[in-house]
Amino acid sequence: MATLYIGNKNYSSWSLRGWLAVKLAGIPFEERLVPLSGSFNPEWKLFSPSQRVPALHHDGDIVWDSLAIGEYLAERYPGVWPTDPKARAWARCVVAEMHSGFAALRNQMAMCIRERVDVRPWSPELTADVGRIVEIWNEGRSRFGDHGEFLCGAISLADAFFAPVAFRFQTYGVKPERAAGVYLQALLAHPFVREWERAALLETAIIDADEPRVLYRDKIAANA
Ligand SMILES: N[C@@H](CCC(=O)N[C@@H](CS)C(=O)NCC(=O)O)C(=O)O
Repeated sequence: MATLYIGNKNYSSWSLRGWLAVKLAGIPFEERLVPLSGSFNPEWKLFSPSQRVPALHHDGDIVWDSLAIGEYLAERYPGVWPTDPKARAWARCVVAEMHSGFAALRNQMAMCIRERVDVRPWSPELTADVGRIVEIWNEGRSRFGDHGEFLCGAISLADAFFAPVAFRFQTYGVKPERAAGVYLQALLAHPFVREWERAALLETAIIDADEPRVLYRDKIAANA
């Protein structure tokens, strides 16, 4: 039986990516939710060498980092990467881009699933990040989307990596037009994404370091 260590579902965007990767692989797993606190907890070293979540324990291996978890599972189970090589190459590019970039989006639109706020005007860097994401979504849908509702048709790790972005767009009222907008709704409606959202909405912990109403207080007040 696999065990996946994750953080609070309302806040932990990386945990959501890892959790979706395990769901896509379709293996039974036990979830261990370790509450985030806004500062690193040395005790986490016991289950995650990086002291971060997600971390997957499987078959005697410990795999930390969401992308490593996706690759580890893809080597063992179908359903993680797209089957078509061209779609798979593209999916790897956009997953890598998401994994290593979009700093403005991460810092200026923290994931907080339960929240609805407006942080306009966006900085030029945030505007560029949002624009690039919409471009990626439109490209995936037009090139590979024929056989399903997701970026490469069937749901894959590419969608898992953009699921936290979908929640951010919902929270901050980002409404892409045309194909990207339709894709956003499809992703938010996927049963795995809905399952995570339902659990996130039951959480009551408030972490000021991750709370939009604390982080972006002035902007939100200006828009009220
Ligand atoms: N690149 C890592 C990032 C993992 C990460 O930063 N996780 C955050 C939670 S979303 C974390 O564990 N933070 C530790 C803490 O806040 O105590 C991944 O892809 O898994």
